[in-house]
Amino acid sequence: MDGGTGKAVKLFFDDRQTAHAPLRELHNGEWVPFAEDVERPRAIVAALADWQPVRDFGSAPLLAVHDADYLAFLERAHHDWLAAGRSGDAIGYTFPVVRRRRLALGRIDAELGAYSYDAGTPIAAGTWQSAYWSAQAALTALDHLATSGDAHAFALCRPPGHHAGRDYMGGYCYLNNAAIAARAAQARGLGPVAILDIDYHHGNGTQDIFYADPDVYFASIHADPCTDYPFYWGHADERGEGAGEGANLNLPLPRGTDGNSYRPALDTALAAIAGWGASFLIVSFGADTHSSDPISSFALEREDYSELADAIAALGVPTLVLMEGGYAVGDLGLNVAAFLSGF
Ligand code: Q9C
Ligand code: ZN
Repeated sequence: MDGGTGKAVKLFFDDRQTAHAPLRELHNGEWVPFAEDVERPRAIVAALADWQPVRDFGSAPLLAVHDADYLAFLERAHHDWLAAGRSGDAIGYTFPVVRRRRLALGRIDAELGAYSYDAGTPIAAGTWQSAYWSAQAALTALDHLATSGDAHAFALCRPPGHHAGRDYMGGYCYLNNAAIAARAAQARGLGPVAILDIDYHHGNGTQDIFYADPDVYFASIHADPCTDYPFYWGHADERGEGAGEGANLNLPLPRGTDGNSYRPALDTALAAIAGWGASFLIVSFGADTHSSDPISSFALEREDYSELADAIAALGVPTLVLMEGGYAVGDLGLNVAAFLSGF
């Protein structure tokens, strides 16, 4: 606890997170400029002062979540793409749906399909470097919480992480920063860990990683997947499985949801997290719930973000805030600043 001294939340970001710069993505049947643009982190960095350096915790914390073959693929995929005579960003076009066997295939196009579920997640020359340092930013912020006594910290994770699973990328995400931080928090004895996902989109990767795990509670508030990406996950009847049954909570909301209609869902999620007994919280924060977001359809306003953060902080458990989505670059910096000001 910071005892109400009002000191600012420490911020973590590394410039290598801007090496990832795909040119375009396939969206609603058209090639469009890549929405998860480097101007996003630049806008957030510009809106807030006093950024802390990121430390290198190596690949062991990544391997606690992701398969070794998947990590090796991410690291070499763009090289293999160029070696196959291609140019530009590596992107798949054939996916092993529906229920095909897991085959070890050498062709880069087959691998891109096998390790992803969408065509919106290209691999550029700098992708691995940025994804690696994005995860290290989360781990550095976690280390700060574990050692400083501060109650809150923020990692500007970019690329984001919550759509990435144990062995797949998707939705602009390659490494699941929240899951990596959750495992690291457990390893440091900070648990039981809960993850609250308040990005506009359902955090399908995080849900998948912990779906059968009774030791990490996952709650997500998001656009109804009947109408919005990622469609195949995020429905209210997905409650976990096996030993993890009951440790997954999906709260889908309709398009057009504003701050007033969002708030009851947040209160439901926070009550569930408190009831479950979390002693450490990770927030997957997306600012794509904002009214001006170009790819999303909620109607939250800037002042709503400080109120959401205020409600989250009232849980009274140490909280690591990680950046997920948010694509209205002109509003993004101030929206993130408004959210962090609520802690
Ligand atoms: N181009 C996050 O907010 N868009 N990801 C679907 C494919 C995917 C958003 C169309 C939106 C993913 C972290
Ligand atoms: Zn999102």
